[in-house]
This record gives sequence, C-alpha cells and structure tokens, in this order.
Amino acid sequence: MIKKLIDPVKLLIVVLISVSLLSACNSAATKTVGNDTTKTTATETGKSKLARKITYLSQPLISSIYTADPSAHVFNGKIYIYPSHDINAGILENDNGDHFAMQDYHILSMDSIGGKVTDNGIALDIKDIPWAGRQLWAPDVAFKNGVYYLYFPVKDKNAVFYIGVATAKTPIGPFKAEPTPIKGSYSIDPAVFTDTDGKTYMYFGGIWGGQLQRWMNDKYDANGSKTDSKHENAPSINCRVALLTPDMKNIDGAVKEAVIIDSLKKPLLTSDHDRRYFEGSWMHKFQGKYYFTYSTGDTHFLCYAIGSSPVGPFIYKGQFMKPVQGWTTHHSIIEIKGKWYIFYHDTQLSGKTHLRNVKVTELFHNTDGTIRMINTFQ
Ligand code: FUB
Repeated sequence: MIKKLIDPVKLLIVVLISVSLLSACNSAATKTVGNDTTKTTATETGKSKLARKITYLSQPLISSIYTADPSAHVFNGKIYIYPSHDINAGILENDNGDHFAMQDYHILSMDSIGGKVTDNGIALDIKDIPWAGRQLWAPDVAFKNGVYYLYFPVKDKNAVFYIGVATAKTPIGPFKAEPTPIKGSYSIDPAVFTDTDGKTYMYFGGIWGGQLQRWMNDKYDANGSKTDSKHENAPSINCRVALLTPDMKNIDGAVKEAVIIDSLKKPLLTSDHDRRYFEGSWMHKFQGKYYFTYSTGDTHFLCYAIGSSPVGPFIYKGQFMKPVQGWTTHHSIIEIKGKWYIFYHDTQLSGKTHLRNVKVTELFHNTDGTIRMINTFQ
C-alpha cells in the first residue's frame, strides 16, 4: 500500500486558515490618549476584539522643557536632579548621536517624591565653558569641602569628548567651569560616588557616540571605529573608574577599568549585547556591597553587577529594568528616607529619541541582595 503523505485539499485548507490567522493577528491598531496607549488587536475570527491598555509606569517630572540622563542627589534634605537638557537643534539622527546637541544644564529640585518640581533655570551654559565645542551630555554632581562640583562631558573643539568640572556654592549653581577638561578624563557619562570612607570615585565612558571604543590604553585613536563591532569576540569594553583628588578637580593615579565578570569569573564578551557595558553607569552601596549599574545601549536594558570594592571587579547579576520608550536609557539610584528610587527617562512627551523626559519610580532590593525587575509599562 502506498502511504498518502499529504492530502492536497487538506493542505490548501490549512494554508488558507494560516494566512487568515496571520493577517488577523497582524491587524493591530494603536490609539494614544493622554498618557495611556491602547493597543487593539483583531482576533483570529475577526468578530471580536481584544483591547490591551499600556500605561507608563510613571509620569514625566516636568513637561516645560525636555530633560534626560537624571543624576539625582539629596542635599540638605531636598532632592536635586541634574539632567541633560534636550533641545531640538534640527540635526538629523545618526549613530554618532549628533542629534543630541544640548547646550546648557537646568537643575530640577523638589522637596519630596511626588512633590512640586522646580526648574531652577540655566546653571551652566556651553558658551561659558572655554574649551567646549558642542554637545553637553549627561552630568553628575558631588558635594565636598562646602562646594558643589558639576561633572560634565562635552566635545572639545576637535569633536573629542572629555569631562570637565564646574563649581558652585549652591546645589543649583550658577556653576563656573574650570578652563580645561579634567586631565586624564575622556568619553562621556561621569557618575561620581563618594564612599563611606570619604574617598570619591568617578566612573565614566560610553561606547559608540560616546567614543570609548577609540580609547585604548588611555590614548585616543581618531581613526577608531564608530562602534564596538570590531571587538565582537573579545572581552567587552569596560567603563572606566578613577579616584578623584581631595580637591575634586583631578584624577588621582591611574584610570582603571570597571571590569564586569560573569559567575565563572570570565569577562563579558562584546557579542553579549544583552549584558555588556554600553554607557550610563551609576554606583550605589547597599548592605556594604557596591552595585555597579549601567545601560546596555543597543539592547536597551539596565543591568547590575556587584563588587566588594568600588573599583571592581563586579560580578554580573542581571537586568533590572526593561527597555523604556525611546532608544537611550540612563538612570541614577538614590536612597530617600529609607526607600530607594530610580530616576530614569523615556520619550513619553515627544515620541522622539532626542527629546526625552525624566521620571522616577521606587526600586526594591530583595532580601537576597538582588534587585527586583522594573517594568517600564504597567
Ligand atoms: O544624553 C546623551 C547621551 O544619551 C547620554 O550621555 C547617554 O547616556 C544617553 O542617555
């Protein structure tokens, strides 16, 4: 007996049903009203409809200006946020990030989480930074010696990113920039952490538009790659960390790599885009351990790695925040009155990559020291 493998009529019916199922599943509509987005998906029969409402986890802290990369701190019992100030400079989007053409900083403040947010106006303008060319990116601030120190990345007049420092007597400025960048600094995204022993460290560096892949052994290669793709099978490029001198204006000793290793003590690889360091680092200390947190950039996760020293190595622990709406993701984590908060941004107000808005939500450490996953939509 010859076994009939496929009955042509049955096959035709199966194909027709599959095609109609696929097209029904693909016919989805999105409607946005206020802060909520409703996704409506036609079901297989097309007769009934399934509506799924997507709500942002939290709301923009301010809508009068676009803000991003929030570095939050508590000074004298008040919350201060040091963000980038996004503007529409009319520059087309590209992999260098030229469309992020920010020109000044505005500092936000509030008395408590959920309270009124004040925009304290311009704290530092790019025209008042003698060595600056363009693109005032993500800053951070530290307080020491009765002085507030604002650390900022900006391209110099040769379009190379370095980190500068500016000082002020109050947390909202105005800040006065030092005449030259911090010697030995480079790339972007300074995050400054003062340990319980009073020592202050600066973490810095970001790949792709942040140019870190062009810095090998602290030397800049002007012809270096635009991305980290040349290193695909090699250990990934690490964030840098340096001790700051007591005057907070210089690097003390050598710049080190904030090495991230996996549970087998092997370095993460460049090809590991879901876990490797990209930009936007932050340091917080919890129960005596050093939590190094960062963005994976092109895969849009926030991850964390834990160490027993502020300079690492840090053992990779996992992702703790899902992608936000928008390309970039950048955060800070602080403790306020016994609760932990994460400040972050998305593009809820504009829908445009380079016009972002800062937000805040609570962050939870589990009893085993892991961080609870944050979904950026509810
Ligand atoms: O805001 C410009 C850049 O986008 C920051 O420096 C990165 O961290 C990313 O958020």
